[in-house]
Amino acid sequence: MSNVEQTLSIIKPDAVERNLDNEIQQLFKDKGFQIIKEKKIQIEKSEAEEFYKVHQTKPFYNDLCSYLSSGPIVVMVIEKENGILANRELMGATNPKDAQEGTIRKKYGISIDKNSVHGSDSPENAKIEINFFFKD
Ligand code: IDP
Ligand code: MG
Repeated sequence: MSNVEQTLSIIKPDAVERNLDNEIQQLFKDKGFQIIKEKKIQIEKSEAEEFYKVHQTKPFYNDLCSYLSSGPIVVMVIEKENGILANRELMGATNPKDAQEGTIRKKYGISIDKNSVHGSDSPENAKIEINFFFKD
């Protein structure tokens, strides 16, 4: 049975700042993702705090929220068969040092915080995160 899923992808400030957004979008297309919606925005720190609230007890929460709101980001709804997992695989490990060859974080990630992309980690969170950025 087919299982086409939509997931939320964010190209983070470190990648947008280096003008990598078109190149990263091409990687998604090359892997068979369709980009259903996209917008380039800059969010307030309070919005980053809401988006990342699952991490609010973590020591890196404040820096993470400052970082995500520090510059323009590209948020996208992308779609593919088993897209949530496929996106996590294409992104690679959270720490670019641990990411496999061929992944976005291996290719472009600078550090564990400046790791170039975000992707939803479950069907439940994909719905919440898509709705967070694209309510309509
Ligand atoms: P993910 O982005 O691979 O899903 P999460 O564990 O959900 O990773 O963490 C969210 C983001 O928080 C990561 O992408 C990374 O930028 C940042 N982060 C995670 N762990 C650390 C850490 O130990 N130090 C600093 N930043 C971290
Ligand atoms: Mg995560």
